Amino acid sequence: MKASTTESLDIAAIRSDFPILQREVNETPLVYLDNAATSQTPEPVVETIADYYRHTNSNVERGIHQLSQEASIAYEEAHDRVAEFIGATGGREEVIFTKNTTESINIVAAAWGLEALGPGDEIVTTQMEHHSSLVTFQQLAERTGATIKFVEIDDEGYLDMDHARECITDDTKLVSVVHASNTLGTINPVAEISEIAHNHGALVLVDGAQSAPHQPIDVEAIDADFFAFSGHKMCGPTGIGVLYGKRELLESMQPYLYGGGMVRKVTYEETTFEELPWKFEAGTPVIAQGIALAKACDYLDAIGMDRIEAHGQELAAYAHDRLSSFDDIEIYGPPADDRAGLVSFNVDGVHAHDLSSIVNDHGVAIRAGDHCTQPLHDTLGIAASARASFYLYNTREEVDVLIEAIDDARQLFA
Ligand code: 7TS
Repeated sequence: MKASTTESLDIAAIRSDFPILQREVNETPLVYLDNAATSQTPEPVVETIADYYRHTNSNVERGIHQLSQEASIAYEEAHDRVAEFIGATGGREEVIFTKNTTESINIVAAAWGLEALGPGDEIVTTQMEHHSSLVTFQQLAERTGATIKFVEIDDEGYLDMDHARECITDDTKLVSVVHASNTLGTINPVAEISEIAHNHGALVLVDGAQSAPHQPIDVEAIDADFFAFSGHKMCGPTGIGVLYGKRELLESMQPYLYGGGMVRKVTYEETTFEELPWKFEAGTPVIAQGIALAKACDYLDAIGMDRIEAHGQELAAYAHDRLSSFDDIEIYGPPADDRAGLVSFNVDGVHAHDLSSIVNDHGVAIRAGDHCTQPLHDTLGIAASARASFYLYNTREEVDVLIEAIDDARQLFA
């Protein structure tokens, strides 16, 4: 087991930043354990959004009036803050604000992949990818004539690294790998995968949707060529995602969307494009959301990503241990002491949707379904699973409420 640092997080103080956690659901206190889908938003981030609209709201990069200048500076600086959060020393040029992880991945497929790939080329990904990358690269392969290969998982939900070494060859042009699985809770050895890929001249995209909110990220240590994540899973608002890309790579790529904001000089005949990252941010961008995401980075860093990581892992390990005590519950993914802050499971004879509905009667929010990993569920031989996912404001007592609620469901269906 990793050392416990839960005591060092002041959970009561953290919870007071999230008024939604005071809500009741079905006349009982809300226990919010669906953080892998969307995390809650702390007051400083809500205030930042409100403040922006109260005092600064304006379009960016197109006005010389005071408000536009203030909004532009805040928006530009938000890119720098996010770059710092993920260890991108190239700063704002390497950070594109998008709508979400899904859009970030689609930009790579469209702006890089459609140009770079053709018949004979290979995309290597894994059996545990979220649909946002799996479907996107499946489509990219179909459109370009490239082949897609899936690195297999073993019985514990780890990637089979021998198989990864077999799959990645000189024909591989892109390796796309999820950093932390939203279903299994596996944390993948992305730096090692990146090294293998680079030895074969392939680029690496890391889907950081479930890692950026929960652990310190250093895109340069990982040596990711692209790194994608979403604001709404890391205390930020919806409507903002990030695509990090190595500068020279982004420079070599064509824009994804065309229009205002991304151009330098336009004539009836031709157009030159803005510098990075604006080249990839056509139209009025995600201004309030971007500024609020930077605030979310401040919020998380002030608490400490190391401590947030340890807290999530500890709660997941505790939930894993408690769920393991029931012999009619199957848990998916790695052992208790080696997983991200979530646990997916099934109770024998109870469909995950029924389970979710019964625990909702106890005020507990969990996710049920395929978690946008249908092929992985096929590999596991199941149609659906239930998932509890934790964040910095969750407590052991909340895990206990979940376990009691699950026990209630077991007895109802017994
Ligand atoms: N990649 C992973 C690993 C994810 O977990 C998700 C969202 C995405 C990509 C897509 O993020 P989006 O912001 O573009 O939607 N995962 C989940 C989930 O597990 N439950 O709801 C959304």
